[in-house]
Amino acid sequence: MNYTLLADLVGLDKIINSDPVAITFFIGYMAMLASAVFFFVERSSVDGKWKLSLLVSGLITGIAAVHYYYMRDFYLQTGTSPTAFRYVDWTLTVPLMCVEFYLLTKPFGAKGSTLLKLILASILMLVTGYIGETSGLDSNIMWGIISTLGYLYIVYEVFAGDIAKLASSSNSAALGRAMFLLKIFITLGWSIYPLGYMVLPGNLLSGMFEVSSIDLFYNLADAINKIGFGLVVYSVAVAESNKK
Ligand SMILES: *C/C=C(C)/C=C/C=C(C)/C=C/C1=C(C)CCCC1(C)C
Repeated sequence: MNYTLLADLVGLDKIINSDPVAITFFIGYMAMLASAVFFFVERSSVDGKWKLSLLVSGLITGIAAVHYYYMRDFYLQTGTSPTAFRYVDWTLTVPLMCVEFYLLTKPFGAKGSTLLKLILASILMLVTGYIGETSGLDSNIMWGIISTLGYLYIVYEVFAGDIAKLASSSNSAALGRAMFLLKIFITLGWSIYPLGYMVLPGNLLSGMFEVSSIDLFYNLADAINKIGFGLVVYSVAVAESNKK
């Protein structure tokens, strides 16, 4: 088999010809896979109650790695956004991120009902976001606004709701730091997604960016939020385990 044919088959030509979207799918896949291995292996170096948190981080990045593998392929084959794969990935990983927030405050009394509220809000956010991305020009702003309500509810829980109250009742310095970072991730890290959504035709930023740049926003945000926040949890776990 000659080189060009092989390169064509795996889509390397697009990557070599520096299609930035293809490159970020490729790097995203590697980074998610490496992070999943890291979190799984590091479980053995933290105390019992933190092992579950690292397992969840490993699952989030592992599930994302599998989806990036398929999304990368889909993008190389079709040149279009892998919207369905993207939302299947998020439907699994965003509720798991809510589990991560819940586990952080669980030692201080978080209840299952808090977790349920976070998961319901994230499902509202994702279902309406998916409808907005696939329903065309006329209604994507409206669905984007409904989706944002779900997002804002999660922001509220972290800043003023159950999660915030429980965290302020603990005297762990490591948890205090993690809560501070969680607020930054939720407001700045997560807000990259609605910005990406706004490049859709008919939406507020369309025309300023190419449509395909939606995947640049989403891939960047996924790396920051899934891997970055996983590392925050990891550092709390290590700090708390070393206390004894
Ligand atoms: C690992 C994946 C994560 C953390 C995904 C988070 C996704 C969002 C915060 C998406 C938010 C959206 C809006 C707030 C409005 C427009 C539609 C969405 C779904 C892109």
